[in-house]
Amino acid sequence: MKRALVTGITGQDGSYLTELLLAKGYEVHGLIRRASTFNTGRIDHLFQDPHHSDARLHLHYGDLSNSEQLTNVIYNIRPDEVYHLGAQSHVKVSFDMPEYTGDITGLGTTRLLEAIRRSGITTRFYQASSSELYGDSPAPQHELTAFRPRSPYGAAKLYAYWMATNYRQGYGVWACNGILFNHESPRRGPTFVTRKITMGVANILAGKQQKLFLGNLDARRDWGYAPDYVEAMWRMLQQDRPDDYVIGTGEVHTVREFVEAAFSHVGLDWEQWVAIDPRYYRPTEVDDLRANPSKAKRQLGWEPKVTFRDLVKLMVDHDVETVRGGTAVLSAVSGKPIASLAA
Ligand code: NAP
Ligand code: G4F
Repeated sequence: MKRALVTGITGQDGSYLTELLLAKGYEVHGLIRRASTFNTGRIDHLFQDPHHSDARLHLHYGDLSNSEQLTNVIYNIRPDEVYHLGAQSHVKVSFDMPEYTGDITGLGTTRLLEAIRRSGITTRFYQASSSELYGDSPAPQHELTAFRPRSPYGAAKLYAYWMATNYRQGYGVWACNGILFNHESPRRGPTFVTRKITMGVANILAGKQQKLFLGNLDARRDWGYAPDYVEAMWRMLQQDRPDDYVIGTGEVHTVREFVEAAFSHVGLDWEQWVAIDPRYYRPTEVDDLRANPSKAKRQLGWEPKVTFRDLVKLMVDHDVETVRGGTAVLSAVSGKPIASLAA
């Protein structure tokens, strides 16, 4: 039985990846942060009572800021594969918290790589790199396109990208960079634009929200479906040798087009409901991201299965259903839908 360690297991990708790995027969170990409220909502359906001897999902407290814990976890678990997904992953928040983002999203990777190196174990390492690395490099972007990050998040991910590369070249660590373009799902965090929009549509339809405030509608993104993308992560670590891969659909849409598609799916005219709030603008924006995923198709046999239209529909349908069931995510402080809060 293969053993995997997943950092960021409580996030969108971590939850889908864990489902995939358990289905493939892996024993999965996840790093979770201690929080004063439960933060395991995305993996609760996968929980297995650790008292049962056949349990294959195990959770360990740890934080990417703490190398001691990371070293212990690596040394004790001795995983065959490490999927490093944990990060402060919000680009807008990285402008508010640049130092913290550098620490967790950048140095966190170094701490984990160093724990692997010092433990002397043989493992395969996946680094969650990002299309944010490309910044204002012209689209379409591929593995050899210049990196020109435009945010503290992008700069931190660039450092992490090169640390994974450096440990591969310098110490022979079997490390891959997956350069993933935006991928979404009903499990996407509510302050990322797609989920903010689909939750807004659902709340507006139910009469629970009067306006949806957004920032730059002109930004262009290559949006895919998260479960397709975690399959690509796994495939990368099954290759004969470590390499870097761009993962995306190759199709681009503006934020405005996502908004139009989401509102029109439930028969609403978006222009009546959406207002611009400059607080959601970023000091520097990444205008145009579109993947050229031909290497992944050629070498990994990977292709996205869910189209842009289907992605919008499945996210809107999920949120409409959730609100109908009376479980809209409301802020405990303001009582307002979380989608209308900052970021
Ligand atoms: P996400 O939903 O924001 O999940 C981030 C995960 O990191 C959560 O499990 C979070 O734990 C954990 N985390 C944050 N700070 C931590 C810390 N100090 N110590 C330990 N764990 C910490 O992100 P995602 O969308 O699944 O993305 C997964 C990875 O891929 C991230 O590295 C992201 O930057 C990268 N990426 C994402 C995309 C995308 O479009 N989704 C594209 C390219 C790259 P809590 O649940 O406790 O907050
Ligand atoms: O959904 P977003 O916040 O995602 P962004 O910045 O592209 O970052 C995501 O994808 C990256 C891959 O390229 C990941 F590495 C990263 O971890 C994260 O998952 O914003 C998308 C676009 C931006 O151009 C933003 O300016 O939507 C624009 N936008 C317009 N109004 C908004 C809003 N973004 C947010 N979050 N909130 C708004 O109200």
